[in-house]
Amino acid sequence: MSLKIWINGKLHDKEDAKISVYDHGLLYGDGVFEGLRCYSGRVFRIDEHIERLWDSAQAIRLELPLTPSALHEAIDETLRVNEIHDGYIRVVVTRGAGTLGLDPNLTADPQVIIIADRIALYPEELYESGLEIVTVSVIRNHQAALSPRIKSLNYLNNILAKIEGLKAGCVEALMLNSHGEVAECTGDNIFVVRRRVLSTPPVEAGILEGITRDAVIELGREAGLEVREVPLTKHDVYIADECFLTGTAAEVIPVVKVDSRTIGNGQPGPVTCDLRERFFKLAHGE
Ligand code: PXG
Repeated sequence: MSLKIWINGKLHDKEDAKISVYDHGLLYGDGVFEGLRCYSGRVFRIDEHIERLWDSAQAIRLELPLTPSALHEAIDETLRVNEIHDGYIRVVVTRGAGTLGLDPNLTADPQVIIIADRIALYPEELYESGLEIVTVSVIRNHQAALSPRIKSLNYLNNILAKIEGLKAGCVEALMLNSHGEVAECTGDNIFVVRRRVLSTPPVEAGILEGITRDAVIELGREAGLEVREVPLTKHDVYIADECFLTGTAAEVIPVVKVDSRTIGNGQPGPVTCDLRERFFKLAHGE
């Protein structure tokens, strides 16, 4: 059976799910999106994802053509018809088809697209041995120009960083902000642990306010750690006992090498492993 894709209230076979080449989502990256995950039939923090989608849309002055509860139901319906219990959900909202000019007032019909698919998990050994990442020369978008808090369809900033990371042999790349502070990775937030203090850059550093990040901050406090949202430099990463990344796709993934420097003892640390386990339980509703 072909996957069914939801577009503006109708389900289409994957092969027939199409939008206009005049859509400004394609022509200009004019739109917003969310990436969600479903565990044993339950979407993790769906309300938070829907709220972030609305915030992103508001930031780019795009009015969604449905209510948050209608989107919630549409996500459930898309999962149900595709019989996906554990998987990945991509919600995409485009500005809609318009002219070849930039003017968003000349577009009509924003397209709301929901794709539910099986999740391509990172290989298990990456979680056991830990990732190596590299700081790249591509600076995270300046928040006064285009806020990284907007999950927009224009991901070129992150893609350029990803290309540089991949060239250096790393699947994730660390991006700094225009002050030279640590911001985030291309699709993940970053945390460091030193002497049982868990630190992560604040939203003001110019990052996406990750939903996994928020969950891990809560779990860290529950675990009795001191949690700080503070500006970090590469120095803080290099001298950390432990480092890990968080994201919908990666969940909690240990980092053991940054810029060819070994972090801690070069093995995933106890705090990282504990938080990963706590996150697994939370996501699976245990
Ligand atoms: N920073 C950026 C720039 C992101 O795109 C995160 C942090 C983590 O946020 P969440 O809310 O997911 O904890 C993201 C999210 C993928 C993929 O397929 C990437 C993301 C989400 C889902 C899938 O690479 N990025």
